[in-house]
Amino acid sequence: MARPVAEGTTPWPEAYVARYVQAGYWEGKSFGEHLWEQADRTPDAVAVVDGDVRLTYRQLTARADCAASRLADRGIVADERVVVQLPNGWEFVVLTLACLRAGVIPVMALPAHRRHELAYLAAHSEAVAIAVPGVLRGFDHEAMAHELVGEVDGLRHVLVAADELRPGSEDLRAICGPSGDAEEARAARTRWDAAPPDSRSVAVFLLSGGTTGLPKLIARTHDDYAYNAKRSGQVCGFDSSTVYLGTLPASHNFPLACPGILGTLMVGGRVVMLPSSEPVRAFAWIKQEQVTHAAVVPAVAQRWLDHQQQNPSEDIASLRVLQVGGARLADEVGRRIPKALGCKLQQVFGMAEGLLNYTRLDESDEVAATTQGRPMSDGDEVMLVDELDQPVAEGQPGSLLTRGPYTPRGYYRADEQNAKAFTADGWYRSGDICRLDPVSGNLIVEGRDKDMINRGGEKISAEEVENLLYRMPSVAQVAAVAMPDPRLGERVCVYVVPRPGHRPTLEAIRAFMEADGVATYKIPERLVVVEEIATTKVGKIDKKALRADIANRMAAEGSVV
Ligand code: OOB
Repeated sequence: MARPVAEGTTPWPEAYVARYVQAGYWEGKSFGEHLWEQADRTPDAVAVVDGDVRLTYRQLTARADCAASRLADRGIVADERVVVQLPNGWEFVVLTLACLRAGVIPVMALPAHRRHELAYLAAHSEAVAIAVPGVLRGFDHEAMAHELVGEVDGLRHVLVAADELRPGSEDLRAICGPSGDAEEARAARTRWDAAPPDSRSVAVFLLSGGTTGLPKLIARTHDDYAYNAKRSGQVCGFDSSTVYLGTLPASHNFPLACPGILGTLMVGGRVVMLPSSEPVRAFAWIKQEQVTHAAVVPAVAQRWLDHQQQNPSEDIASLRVLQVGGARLADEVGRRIPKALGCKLQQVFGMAEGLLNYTRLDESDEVAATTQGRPMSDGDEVMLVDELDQPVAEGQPGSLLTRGPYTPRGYYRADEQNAKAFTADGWYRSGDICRLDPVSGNLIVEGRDKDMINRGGEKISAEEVENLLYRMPSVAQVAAVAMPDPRLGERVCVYVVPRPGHRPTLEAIRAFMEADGVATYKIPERLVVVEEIATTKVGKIDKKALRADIANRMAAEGSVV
């Protein structure tokens, strides 16, 4: 039976809808309409580069139109969900555009996800298909996808981007590939021109950064997500001369639409898809394609800086702006970027839940290095509050709450979590502790009050790690906390109280989680065995004390920053 439009989501109140429409934030068009209109303006410009593959706007939209029809032939039509777990390549772009065009909803999984995460995502989103590479970095995604089909009700299509396929897999490269038949392409174009999705319906499902036991799905509508990409493009100066290097995993909000891949395609620029951010390759592509904009997390920025220092003759002069976001950039690293890489630094403090803060390109290098920017839209509302949700005095640190035209009012089908993560009047509790810099008017991220570990931009829910480890027979009590790391910022450390007679080891913990099919980045990298875990006055685990404890231990060992 058909679901109602945007079922499972929390609608914006009517007064806000009217305001967002009135202000022109919501244009009443599907994401596909925005993209196809642009493509028709510059049909012969190159839109996507992936190795030897170069697609013009005409070719890209023709492929996406045909792909949408080929998905429809399989029964994958508007409002059906497809879990997308693909490396950065042309297939990702064509499939995503096909979905946006036809109203099929991609569920943006991360390449690092494994059976544990994907089974949940597929089940919770009621996905009918999953798109994966074959074997990637030694891991057999195709085999995993077939296991999932056996496990998850309703999941029935395994779409694989690989040269050779197992029986039962469907050829994603053929689905997204060119049409030899001009009539097929014409028919597909006509079909989808005539049937754009409702602009208030869900365009994509993004994943939340991880604060609860299970990841949450964030339903982004066509209106809100198109505005997200378009307004980002304006703030970041994207235009048809932009060459964007897509090097972070493309399913993440930052490279996808901030302004990212979609923001570039919306203005007729060129996207260079690269499956890794390793500096030798990234720099080679920057030079070859004359890349103007790139987006990285702080850990990658540091590697690029180191590489440039060791290879000062590398030519990356075309790079105009390096966007850095996803985790706190150290001021010192930020100060080095403009000189060392010969480009402007732009900090991006964003979240898949919506709100995007950018430092502006006309701000000084010092402001760009030491603040995390300010909201991109006049429609964004931001409030810094104390424990009682009262606004803090100006310049004081407070917990950031936000509402706005591209910040949904709730997670998908998650009433219990929504009651905690959103206030009664619809503010999203970001869990970030920020302060307003009185000089620039920008936000500075000082910490957070959510139980999350940010490993080089990859978000790990402490609760999720703890829940997994409680299933180990040797574990009586466990607490996961962030330990400092000079490169990644943070890594996962677990404190464990063993059951009597047991002696858990890090190796055993790692093996247990791997066997469970958990994404590698969540697996603890340090274990501290203790007799008891400190609690606060109200009997909760004292994470602050544990974070201080691990930092002290590491300092004593001489192993830290
Ligand atoms: C981005 O999105 P998510 O959903 O993976 O993570 C959001 C969280 C924020 O709440 C904050 O805790 C942290 O990541 N964060 C930063 C930051 N950018 C994100 N913390 C300090 N400084 C920054 N610049 O990470 C994301 C989404 C869109 C654009 C950029 C990043």
